Order: sequence, then structure tokens, then C-alpha cells
Amino acid sequence: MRIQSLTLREIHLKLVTPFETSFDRTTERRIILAEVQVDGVSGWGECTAGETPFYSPEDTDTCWHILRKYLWPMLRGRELGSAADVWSLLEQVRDHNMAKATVETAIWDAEAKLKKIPLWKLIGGERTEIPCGVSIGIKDSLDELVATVRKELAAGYQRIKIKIKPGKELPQVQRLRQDFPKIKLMVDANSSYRIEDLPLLKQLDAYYLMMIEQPLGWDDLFGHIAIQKNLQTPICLDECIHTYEQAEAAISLGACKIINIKLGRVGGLLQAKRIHDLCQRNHIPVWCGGMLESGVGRAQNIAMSTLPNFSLPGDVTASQRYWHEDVIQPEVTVTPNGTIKVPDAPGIGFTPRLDRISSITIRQDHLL
Ligand code: OSB
Ligand code: MG
Repeated sequence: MRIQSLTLREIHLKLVTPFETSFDRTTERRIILAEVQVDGVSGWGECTAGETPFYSPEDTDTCWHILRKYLWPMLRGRELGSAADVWSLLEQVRDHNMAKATVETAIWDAEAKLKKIPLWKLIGGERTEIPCGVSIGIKDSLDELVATVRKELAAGYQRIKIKIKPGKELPQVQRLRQDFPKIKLMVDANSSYRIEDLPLLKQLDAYYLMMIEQPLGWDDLFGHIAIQKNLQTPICLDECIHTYEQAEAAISLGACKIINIKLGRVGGLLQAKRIHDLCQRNHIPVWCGGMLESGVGRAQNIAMSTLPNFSLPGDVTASQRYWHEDVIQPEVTVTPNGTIKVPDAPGIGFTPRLDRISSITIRQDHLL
């Protein structure tokens, strides 16, 4: 496989509904799409960095910079046996995992297309249908939250995740448990609590949540060990897990019982698969996190979610929950049972719409 060129495009996409977390409020995404040419075939990847460095240290602009200045020169003109070789070529760059995943996932798509097989089969996926949950941002009122949950349950989604922050957690969880006693419910704090909040978090044990996602600092394994020891509710780590080694430490030290895997955060499909396999060996279930992706990233997430240990519903949902019009064809849809049927077409299995992408491209760089 010869890596011939990389086209970076920054597109702007307005969300159907603004998304609010403990750290940010997003109304419009600035997304970098990568298109690689490998042996004459196009492969597509998406950069999952946010517009601000408030979730992780990367943002859209750092990824654009790192991709152009460092990652592309390490790949340009290279002859590879497989996309699995990409990671080691980029390893000299420390972290910048979202920038790395942008191009790494694109090369996986190209490899699958060259082999004329779906990406999910190339990486060893097994599921033909994946279970889906939704991530609901912080709302202005409890009534608005309840109405949103009701709508998502009616659409079939299998579990509900709500965003929490200090002071907002108990009223929300109490109200949802009162109105929806039986649903699969979880909360995501995005690092907004401190170890001193343990008594508050302990109160959540009464509501039989599936898990509490990332209560403490984005890099605070030590604190999560203490919290997990004192809680019945499983801790799920998101922000903390950027490498295989961190996953190993988190599991062996008891910092969590569940891991959320995001392709961007861990640096692409090879690392995602390694962490997946590690978790499987240790009986730690995983699920696929979302980063408000356009259709390209969504398609990559669907492929990853077919791996066998993705046994819990992920945050991968229908295009229309985010976009008036997505950038892929067909759009991602969800069945009435809250699942996504995995496509059988080669590569990511959804076709990027070049006309639509061009019309919302703000800047473009064709790297040779
Ligand atoms: O913590 O999972 C998160 C979105 C942006 C940044 C971080 C997170 C999220 C989500 C959204 O929860 C999930 C989705 O794409 O629907
Ligand atoms: Mg999260």
C-alpha cells in the first residue's frame, strides 16, 4: 500500500440542538475530514477534536497543525503492508492522538476498500447490528430533560446517558428515576467533581445507575481508585484513558469497572483494538463513546463497535439527531429496537458526499 496524498478539509456543521456539558456548550462543529489516496483508492477519516481544549488538550487547530507539519511528512510516499503499520510511524510524536487517529482511520478505510471488504470485517468485528444509547446534554429545566428522554426512548434507544455537574446531579437523577424507574440510565460528569465530592457521589448509589462516567480529573487515575473503592455504582473512565498503558493501570488498580473507548482519544483503530482486547481479557466491558461526529466519524465508530467486547450500548446514534443534512450517503439510521445495522459495503460502508462536503468546506489543504 503506497500512501500518495492527504487532503484535509475543515467543514463547519451546525448542530440541530446545542450540546451542553459540564465544560462547554457547542452549537456548531468545526470538523477536519481527512481523505487519503492509497494505491489510487480514497480512504476517509474524521478528526474528533473539539473546538476548545476543554475535553482533551487537542482542538481543531492543533490537529490541523500537527497533521500538516509532523504526521503527514512521516507518512508521505510510504509503502505499508497494512494500516496497522501507521501507528509506529507516528509514535515519535507524543500524544496528539486525535490528530493521529484522523489519518490512521482514513488509511484503514482505504485498506478495506482495496481489499473490497467492509472495514468492520478487516478489524475482526463480529456484530452485524450494534446496540445504541443516547448522550443528552445539560438542559435548562427538569421538564425539558424528561421530555427529551421520553422522545429518545420512543425512538427506541436502549439506554439514556445524561450529562451532570455539581449541584445538577441529584435533582436530575431523582426526577428521571421517578418518571422512568426501569430504564438503563447512566451519568457522565466530564471531570467536574473532586475527591471531596465522594459523599455526594455516594448518594447516587441509591438510583441503580449503570455507571458514573469520568467523575474526577481528566488525568486523575489515583482519585478514581479511591472513588471506585467507595461506590457500588461502577465507574466508567473516558477522559483518563488515552493509552493502552493507562487502561492497564486503571484496570489493575481498580480505578474503573467499565471503559469508554473513543477512536480519537486513543489514537485510532489499532490502539482501540488493543485496548478492547485488553479489556476483554480482564472482563471489563467497553462501549463506543461519541464526539458529536459527522457521518464519517460515525461510520468509523460503527465499524469499531462490531468488536465482540463492545457489549454495552454506545453513544453512536442517528445522523438526524445531530445534523439537518449529514455528509455521508446513506445517513446513519437507527432501528425501532435501538440498533444500527452494520453496512456491508467495502470500507466504512457509507459514501462521503463530495458536493455537500465542498459546500461547507472552510479551508482545504492537498498534501503531496
Ligand atoms: O464525554 O462522551 C463525552 C461529546 C463531546 C465531548 C465529550 C463527550 C461527548 C458526548 C456526546 O457525550 C456523545 C455523542 O456524540 O452523542
Ligand atoms: Mg464522556
